[in-house]
Amino acid sequence: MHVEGKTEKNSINKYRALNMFDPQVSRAIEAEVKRQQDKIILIASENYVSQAVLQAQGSVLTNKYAEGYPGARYYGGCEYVDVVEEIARTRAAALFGAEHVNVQPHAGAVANLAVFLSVLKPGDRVLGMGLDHGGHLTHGSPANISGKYYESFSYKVDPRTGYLDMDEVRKVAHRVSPRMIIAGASSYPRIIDFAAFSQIAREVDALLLVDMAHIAGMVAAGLHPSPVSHAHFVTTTTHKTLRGPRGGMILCRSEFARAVDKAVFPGIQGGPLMHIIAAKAVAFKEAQTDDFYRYQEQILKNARALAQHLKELGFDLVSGGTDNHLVLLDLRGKGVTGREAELLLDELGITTNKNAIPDDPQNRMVTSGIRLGSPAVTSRGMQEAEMKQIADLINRAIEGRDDRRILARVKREVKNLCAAFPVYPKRLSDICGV
Ligand code: DSN
Repeated sequence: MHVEGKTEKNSINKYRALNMFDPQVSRAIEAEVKRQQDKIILIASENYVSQAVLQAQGSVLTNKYAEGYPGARYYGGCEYVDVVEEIARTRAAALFGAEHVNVQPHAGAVANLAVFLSVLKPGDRVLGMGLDHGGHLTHGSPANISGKYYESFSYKVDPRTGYLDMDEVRKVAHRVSPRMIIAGASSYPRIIDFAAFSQIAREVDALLLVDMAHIAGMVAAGLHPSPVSHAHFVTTTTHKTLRGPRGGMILCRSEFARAVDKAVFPGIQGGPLMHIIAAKAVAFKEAQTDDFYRYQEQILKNARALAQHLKELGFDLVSGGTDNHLVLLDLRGKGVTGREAELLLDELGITTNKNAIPDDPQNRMVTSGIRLGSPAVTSRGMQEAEMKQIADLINRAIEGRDDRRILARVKREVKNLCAAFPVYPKRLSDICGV
């Protein structure tokens, strides 16, 4: 192999030495490693993967084309990636008790679209949770293909309680008669009653898709009710509470296996990302361990502790608390918007995201809330005591937002807290290859 006229040995070495070959990208990666270490990441959908996952993700499997599925590929040389994909599928099926698994979707959005494509025709009716009530863009939002190619309707949470009211969902389902109902959310802090969704789907003769992206880790550990036996299809990302690489996955009943596989490839995607599939396999193995179970337990304890302390400090929580890994703050009582709080907190080293609250009077780029989640801070070893400290830091920052001395103290404390909980124990270069 010759790159830029160099010998094979030199070019490969040069290629490996990212910091020498491309200092701009290398510096950005190093800065990102530092950001992930130096900030308290409370984005509910983010996490830190293990070194084993990082290693698989950064492997030479990225070089391989493997359109098709194990044993039936469109390229030669797939004998080892076949092994990897088969391991990933088998582990995921065992972990979630699924009849069929497709590990190829590049993202959760693709997984959802593939399920739509597998059984719906353009114009079919779909019913999902409203985006502004905690649902997801890909569950029928008019801005997304799920709301453009399909006729989409939404159900909402009860604005007084912040909870889903299953009688209301039932009413909407009977009125709309959707071909598919979508359960699952991106900012709903309570347990979703999958059995009730299944019952409603049966009543209106609809298919049920559950998007469990946010809660997949807890479901894998058996600490959250599983949707698998209730739904025709379950989709998830692999990088949230499940703590794998960025990517998506579909679980389904065997009767839909062929249609789902065809929808992913060749329906939507071309070549699967085999390095990511390898990293998914590693994450699924991690998810079978006792350590992972304890990690998921701690996620739940930490979210509850965070919610309780924020409440004690006078914050309004949508639905009054949490059953899972996330907390949704309604900031109207504190006199700040979601955007202001997100910017203020990030400046001090606490990273959150602005988030609509149910029936939010502000637009989506401003919002009245922020969403907090415990998965990432739990991965670095923080426990209930640190959640209390973080709640206190958030409160002092928001209450003291006009006082530079208070803000400087908060920033210092955030820095010290992060330093006490290293994310990756080794040198940066060992972790990210720069
Ligand atoms: N963007 C993800 C989240 O933050 O919930 C969902 O795709």
